[in-house]
Amino acid sequence: MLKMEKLYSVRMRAAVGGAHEKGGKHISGGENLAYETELQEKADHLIKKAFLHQRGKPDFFNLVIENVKEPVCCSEPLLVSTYNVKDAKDGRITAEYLLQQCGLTNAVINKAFNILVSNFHVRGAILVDAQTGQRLDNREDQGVRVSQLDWRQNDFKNWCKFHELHENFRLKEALTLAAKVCRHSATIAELCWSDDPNYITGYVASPKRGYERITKMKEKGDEQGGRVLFIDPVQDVDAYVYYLEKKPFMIRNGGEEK
Ligand code: WAQ
Ligand code: MG
Ligand code: MG
Ligand code: MG
Repeated sequence: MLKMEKLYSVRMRAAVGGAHEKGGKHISGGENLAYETELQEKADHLIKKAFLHQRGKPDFFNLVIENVKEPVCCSEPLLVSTYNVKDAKDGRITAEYLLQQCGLTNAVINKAFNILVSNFHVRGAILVDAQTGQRLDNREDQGVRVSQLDWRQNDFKNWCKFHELHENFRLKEALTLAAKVCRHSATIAELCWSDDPNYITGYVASPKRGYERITKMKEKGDEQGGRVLFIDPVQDVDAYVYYLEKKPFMIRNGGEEK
């Protein structure tokens, strides 16, 4: 019999030098969905993620657990392709090319890159108008954290096996986030690379082309990373932000058992 278990959103943010709002440096954030019986395990995962982070040891850690109030929406994983580039410069040129393929102009792409590189401290995503290249969210250093999202570990494992990819938690998190972002009709594209100093792979994702990994987006040791979401300015930005932060989302993949 199917049990209607309660689902919870689990969110974490960690900083050093005090809390984020007190000027601390962002170390790590994390968000997932858990049934009551999984709360301990999912909270443990986020504690480990924060306290074993490459960006440093936090002295501020905040965990929020909230009951999920809305129905969960689902979608399939995005199609994944990989571009092997020779260095970070080549990687960023590749990203520009892929963003052009999503219909964005060079002017908009350049503006967005400039916004991103002058806002690496932002701990969420920066929303950019796909038509003008202007920043659209008014969240300053906070940005917009895409939350209430998950991919069941076992489903991810099966998906990795099927696609002959290593089970890498960063890939899981990024693919889940990109799938949620790309499910919304206002999304034109997403550009991302990590702020973890030793993780240099980044991506461009779009509803049109899927998830396109780029093997080098920065040099090893560089702590600067971020996310830009290019959005259709005709749509309601507040409703879009609400979707990203508050609507529960789960990746659903099936039929990939090997
Ligand atoms: N919502 C919005 N923005 C976020 C979120 C979130 N939940 N999580 C991270 N960010 C922003 C924030 O500004 C971070 O500084 C930046 O993105 C990078 O986050 O192998 O690991 O979690 O295919 O460090 C991509 C490639 C890895 C994975 C990306 O990003 C692969 C990564 P990180
Ligand atoms: Mg992350
Ligand atoms: Mg990070
Ligand atoms: Mg950042």
